[in-house]
Amino acid sequence: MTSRLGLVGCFIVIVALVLKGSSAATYTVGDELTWTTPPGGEIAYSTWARSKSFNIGDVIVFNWTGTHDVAEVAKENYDNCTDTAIGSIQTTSPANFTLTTNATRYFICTISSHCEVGQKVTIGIGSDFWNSASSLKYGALSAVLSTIAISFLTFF
Ligand SMILES: *[C@@H]1O[C@H](CO)[C@@H](O)[C@H](O)[C@H]1NC(C)=O
Ligand SMILES: *[C@@H]1O[C@H](CO)[C@@H](O)[C@H](O)[C@H]1NC(C)=O
Ligand SMILES: *[C@@H]1O[C@H](CO)[C@@H](O)[C@H](O)[C@H]1NC(C)=O
Ligand SMILES: *[C@@H]1O[C@H](CO)[C@@H](O)[C@H](O)[C@H]1NC(C)=O
Ligand SMILES: [Cu+2]
Repeated sequence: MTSRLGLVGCFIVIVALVLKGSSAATYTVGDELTWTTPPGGEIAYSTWARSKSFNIGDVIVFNWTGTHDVAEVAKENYDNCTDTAIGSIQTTSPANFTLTTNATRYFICTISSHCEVGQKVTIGIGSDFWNSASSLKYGALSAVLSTIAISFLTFF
């Protein structure tokens, strides 16, 4: 009996670690493109962001070479590239931002007209911020793990 409870305990810890492990990640904006004036305009960064599912606890890394910076701004300033930063403008690469709340974050480069030509990115929390495709994936994973956990507990 004791060993069965021990097994159940181990299993619960493993499931908890798997779920926890999948909830915090580090993302480099643009991946190989890094943080620059994107050749095709801002769609490069919106496409990148859409391909991700950001969660609370994740770290967003802006990595660049050359003359760039990164400022977090309010949405109304993001839309027209007004460089009024929330907090200080980060001038050293890599610049990291941790997602601590559910709020959507807006980042731009304040150097000359870089923002106007597309060096800006919106980071929305949750798998269904842009679409529901990856939310289904995460939901399915949770469902499978729950089913395994329930079968395991019922079996013993
Ligand atoms: C930044 O990008 C360069 C070039 O892709 C890469 O070599 C480097 O490891 C990156 N640094 C970080 C902190 O991501
Ligand atoms: C951008 O929008 C903000 C907020 O609406 C406004 O205060 C600012 O003057 C605008 N800037 C430009 C350059 O249009
Ligand atoms: C930012 O994140 C990158 C990648 O994880 C890491 O190499 C770097 O040391 C971090 N920089 C700071 C200032 O935390
Ligand atoms: C974030 O949003 C989710 C779903 O809307 C909610 O369950 C959660 O409590 C929120 N977390 C915080 C820290 O606001
Ligand atoms: Cu720039």
